[in-house]
Amino acid sequence: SREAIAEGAVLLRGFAGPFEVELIADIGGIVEQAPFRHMVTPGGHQMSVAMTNCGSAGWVTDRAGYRYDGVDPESRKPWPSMRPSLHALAAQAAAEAGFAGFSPDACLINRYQPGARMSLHQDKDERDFGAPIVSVSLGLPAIFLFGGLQRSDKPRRFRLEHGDVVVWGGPARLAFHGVAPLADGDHAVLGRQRINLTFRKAR
Ligand code: MD3
Ligand code: FE
Repeated sequence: SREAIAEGAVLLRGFAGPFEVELIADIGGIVEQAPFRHMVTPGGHQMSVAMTNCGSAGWVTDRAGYRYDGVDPESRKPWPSMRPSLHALAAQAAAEAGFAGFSPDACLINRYQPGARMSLHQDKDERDFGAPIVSVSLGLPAIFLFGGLQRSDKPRRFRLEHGDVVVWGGPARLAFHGVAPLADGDHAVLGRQRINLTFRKAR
């Protein structure tokens, strides 16, 4: 199903279902080469969400700031490549939402364990805000907070479940957003965690 949740934001419930087995295998291979880690913000706070990346650019944060880097700062090796199956999922979802030709070079993989959260923020580290961001939710459900262009705009809440894909483009691209603390649970496939992939055109 295709549901417009705001101008430029399209929720494709269950879109990743047919890709599930391959997605989970791909994530397993990435995490072997580039394990999940809790990065530190420029303000010195360790994030409750654990992260890794695949693709030619990976999102990183440390005391020096937020940025994209071609190498994993832990191993000093390039991030694992973005498998064609992952690229295809993101491109197909974007096309479904009206963004034909989307070709992501970065995939940030976020792991939420019970209690992990992401406070309201904007995604502004990418070069071209004309490209959308495609997000894929797997595992435990989460309450996603979708605000406006000002931090003070009251966020709307959406429950994102295993297999849901959202395409964030147009005026939604720079909206404030976050994730409420993950409620505990036991997902049939992924257990006590939620994994979210965000595909971006970083460079
Ligand atoms: C709306 N991740 O990694 S994905 C992030 O569930 C991030 O892990 C959340 O926010 C997560 O930066 C949310 C959905 C999402 C991603 C990017 C957006 C929503 C967005 C950019 C603009 C507006
Ligand atoms: Fe974000």
